[in-house]
Amino acid sequence: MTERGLTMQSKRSKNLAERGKKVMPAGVSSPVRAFRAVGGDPVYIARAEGAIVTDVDDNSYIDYVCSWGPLILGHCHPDVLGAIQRAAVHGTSYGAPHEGEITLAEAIVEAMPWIEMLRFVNSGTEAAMSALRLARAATGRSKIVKFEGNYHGHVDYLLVKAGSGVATFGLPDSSGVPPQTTRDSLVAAFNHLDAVENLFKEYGETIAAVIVEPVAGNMGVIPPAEGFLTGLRQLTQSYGALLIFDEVITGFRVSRGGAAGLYDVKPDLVCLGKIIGGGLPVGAYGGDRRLMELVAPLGPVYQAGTLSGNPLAMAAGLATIRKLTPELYALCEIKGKALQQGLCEAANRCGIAAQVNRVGSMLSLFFLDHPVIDSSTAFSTDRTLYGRLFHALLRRGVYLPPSALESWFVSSAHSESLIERTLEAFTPALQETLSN
Ligand code: KE4
Repeated sequence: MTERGLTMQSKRSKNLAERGKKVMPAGVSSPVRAFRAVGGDPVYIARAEGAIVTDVDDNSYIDYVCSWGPLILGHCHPDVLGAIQRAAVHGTSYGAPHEGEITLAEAIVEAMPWIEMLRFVNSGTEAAMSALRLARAATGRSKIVKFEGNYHGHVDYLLVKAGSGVATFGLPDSSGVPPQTTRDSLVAAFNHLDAVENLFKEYGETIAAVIVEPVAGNMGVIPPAEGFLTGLRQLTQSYGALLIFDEVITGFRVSRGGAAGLYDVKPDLVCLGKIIGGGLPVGAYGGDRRLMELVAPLGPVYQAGTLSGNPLAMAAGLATIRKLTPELYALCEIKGKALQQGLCEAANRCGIAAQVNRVGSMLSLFFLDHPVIDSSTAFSTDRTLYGRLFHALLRRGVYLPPSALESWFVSSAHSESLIERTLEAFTPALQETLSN
């Protein structure tokens, strides 16, 4: 990464933004990328390698977005690139079964034995949608429980008090979702077990499933409170509902066994994505064999996908998870902790109250003087301040998620010196932000 002054060139990005806006909503393929939550126009990325992304004006940045989670090994890891290249010369999609999807499924089942069987899909949204359809079929019930600030993709009936881009835009419900679509979607406060108990007391026998991000990542990072996940497990069991862990972010991120492995709470169904595709489009849902055998063509629950299990995503995912050793997680823990401590110390030095929540290599910074434990605390963070800090750091070569309500990601490619350079940039960036 070349040293640069604070003035960064952005001419080409601005031209691309103008071009893009003519043919794509806000010139982006996903809302959060448009910088609406932090202001200004996005920088358009030209290339990436390791922990560095470089925009079309040749500005390089230490990247803490990491494609929103998939790139736990960083960009263009040689093993992942090599696996994609070796697969690509034999074809990009067969629309037929092949060995690569079996091998990846076996690797996932080995790492998460509470998943006895799984089905690949092409996104986290599809994984969540399919898992809930299966839960409704298996229980014969319609209602589902989700948590305010949790985001499970853009399924109509889950866009109620969602997190990520929906929370960022303050859209408690997306337009275009007819009211009747969400009448079976119940919402509780994350980490508030009593709220879930009350829903079960009122609707218990009609609830098909509880779906939860076991570590919240879409309202910023919020770890589960002591006993929260165990409580959900006990409640769902006692009322005959299924427990679904949406591990699209946390799967293979917080441990090789995801959050279920880390906290030793076993769900009935798991949604996966991101890391298992190594940066290519992927999702998966799986769990108890009895449940998965209800999925077509074995059973009556229909779900399908043209590119599901495609050879390239399978190869990239397998190459990625094969590198996820205890040593790699230990290193990511050390780097995540160093970043967390450095951010807290810098905020303290600058006299601004800040909380940094972290689980392993996923973390978030909140400008608040009290712990962030649920959506109401998370949503009260100073998003304007975050937006100004985002740009102050961008000018200093650090690329944070362009929203206060997202997770930062540290990869194995984030060297100690890059963490140090991030922290060296953070204090002056925060001082500049506070002085404006
Ligand atoms: P996709 O459909 O975007 O592949 O996955 C949806 C999804 C499901 N579950 C969880 C826990 C997720 O975090 C996501 C998607 N994550 C967001 C970032 N918070 C993707 C970024 C974006 O929307 O552009």
